[in-house]
Amino acid sequence: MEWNLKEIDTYAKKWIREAGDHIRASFSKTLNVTSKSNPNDLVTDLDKATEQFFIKKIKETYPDHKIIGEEGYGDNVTDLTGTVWIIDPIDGTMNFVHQQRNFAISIGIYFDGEGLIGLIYDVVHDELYHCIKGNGVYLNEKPIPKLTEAKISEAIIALNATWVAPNKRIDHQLLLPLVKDVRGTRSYGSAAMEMVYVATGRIDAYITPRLAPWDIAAGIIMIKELGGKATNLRGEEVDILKQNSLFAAKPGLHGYILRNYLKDGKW
Ligand code: 2AM
Ligand code: CA
Ligand code: CA
Ligand code: CA
Repeated sequence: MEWNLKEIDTYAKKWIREAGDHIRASFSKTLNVTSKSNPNDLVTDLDKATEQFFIKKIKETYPDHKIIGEEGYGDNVTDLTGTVWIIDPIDGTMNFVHQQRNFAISIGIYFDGEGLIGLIYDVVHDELYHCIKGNGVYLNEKPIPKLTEAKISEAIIALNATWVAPNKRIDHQLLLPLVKDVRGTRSYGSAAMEMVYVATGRIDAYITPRLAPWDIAAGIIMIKELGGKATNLRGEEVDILKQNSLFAAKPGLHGYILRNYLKDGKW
């Protein structure tokens, strides 16, 4: 199949900016907030409307493309053949509701399983991070430099405090040595933003035991494009169709942390 990457990319950029305009315009209106799996798992009408907006545009323009969306309006996708859009309409919904900042729209586009286009839009700052594989990563059309190596003692890592307190998923003691040895930890509450911060070198690594395909589909493409590494916590390639753990980091540092801090964990 011949894919017109440039054309798909141009549409994706146009639609993501349109969706962002709509979200910014919503700040003056009252949000309808409900919860999903638990009282802290929030969703708003805007998460749903934004996902539906993308689906309408994609289906009108590319009826044979498949769509995976967090809010469930996409297709029931079981494999990655053909063109698959993986969409998180608002990543960081809790931030969106409480702060009206620190959230993003994330879109990864996969072609026969290979991630070739990634877009992450920081709506509030009007900053569009964008990548076509092999062509570099851009912030509003300005190229982002390749990642350089970093030392653990000077590293800032993104890690949610959830994972160093007793929790249902991992032994909370496992990450404590790493937390002690790095320069600092941060938690931004949006996986897509945290991945962009790794891609741009603002932080050195991001670790989380629990993410869904739409949280990481775009960010993984950008981090790899700039020479960083993004795997699961065991150091294996992530299966983009499944729930994953994620460990993204600068080159060098990724291997160092895996060998010295993660290799014995039961992730
Ligand atoms: P969301 O806002 O799109 O739901 C918060 O730490 C980050 O984790 C956000 O990127 C959030 O995405 C994501 N997240 C929240 N609940 C999750 C869950 N149950 N599984 C995977 N990711 C989740
Ligand atoms: Ca959610
Ligand atoms: Ca998300
Ligand atoms: Ca979301």
